[in-house]
Amino acid sequence: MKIKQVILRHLKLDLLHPFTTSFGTEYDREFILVEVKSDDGISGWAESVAMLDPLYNEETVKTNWHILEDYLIPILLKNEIQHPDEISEKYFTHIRGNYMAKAALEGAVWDLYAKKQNASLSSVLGGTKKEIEVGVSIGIQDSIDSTLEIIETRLEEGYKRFKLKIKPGWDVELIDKVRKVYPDIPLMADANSAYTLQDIDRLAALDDFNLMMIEQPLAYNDIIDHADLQARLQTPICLDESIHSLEDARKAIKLGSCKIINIKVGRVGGLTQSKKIHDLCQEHQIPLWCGGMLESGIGRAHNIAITSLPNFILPGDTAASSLYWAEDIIEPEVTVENGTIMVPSLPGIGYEPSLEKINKYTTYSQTYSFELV
Ligand code: OSB
Ligand code: MG
Repeated sequence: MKIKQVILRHLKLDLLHPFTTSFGTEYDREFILVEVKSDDGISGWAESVAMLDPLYNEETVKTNWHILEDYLIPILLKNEIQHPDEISEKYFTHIRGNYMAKAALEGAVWDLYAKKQNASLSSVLGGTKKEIEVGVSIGIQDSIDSTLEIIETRLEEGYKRFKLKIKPGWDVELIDKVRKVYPDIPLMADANSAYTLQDIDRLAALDDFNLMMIEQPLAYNDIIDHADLQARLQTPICLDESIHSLEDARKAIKLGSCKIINIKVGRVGGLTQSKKIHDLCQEHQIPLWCGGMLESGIGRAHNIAITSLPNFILPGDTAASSLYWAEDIIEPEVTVENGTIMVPSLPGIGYEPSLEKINKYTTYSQTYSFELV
């Protein structure tokens, strides 16, 4: 495969509802859309999930643009690639970190590769499921009552699992009240690293509520304290922020830092590394689910494809486009029926990027061509 051209676009989409986590509130999403073009004129698409500010991890939209422009795109334009696995396994290995930037470019090549095989992205990744089950991630609200109202609506819409964002002071009472109204719903909490081991009693109090898991309670870069915490808790710990690689996953499993892992393709450096973590976790009976980063339809399509692999056992965070955006940039939008998304069988990501809508939300763009490298 010879990549002739890469186009980076900077887009801004307003969220329908602000999204609050323990680290801050998002009102919109600014992100980089990557388009790669081969010599036969086929395009592959992906998006970077890096946020505007380094609050979830250290990457940002600007650091991603820099790493893509100055390092990753030149490597891709200079080399002929036989298979997308080579990108993270061979060509990007000497560039440290910057996983979201790497994943964005690699993801676009995966889409292109699948289209060239006339196969769905799901099938070239080894996906086996024809449909996937999804839940929702519910941000921190002004009151417990408004949280209960959102749960009621999402329950009626059919979502299969309810994740509530928590932080110190918005935790035990919240979960207690939700459990009193909904004793049986699949419920979990995500702390986005808001606690330390000093909060162990508060976290242990959550054991009373039959949660499916507690996601990333401790530091964003920790797997040691999480092992101590897991030894004290009945509730499974799920790691998100702390897992960047196959090696991180191996060490976390070995230490007993978690019983579940949330895979975000961007956080772990792309689809190839996601597959490797998938296989390792399957071997160790660690169930997976696919996390979300408030993606546009392009990132959502990639999430659907990876979730079709067999060890994505638990419902993920890939909710319908209409929960986030007035209009999405793909056609058709991602829809959820009875908590289920049909995995597309069309070539590549299986949704058509709408150039008209993409142009509408693009604030600036840059084209990189083979001839100029
Ligand atoms: O921790 O899973 C997280 C959104 C932004 C950053 C981190 C997280 C999230 C979500 C939202 O939970 C998931 C989604 O609906 O896309
Ligand atoms: Mg999380």
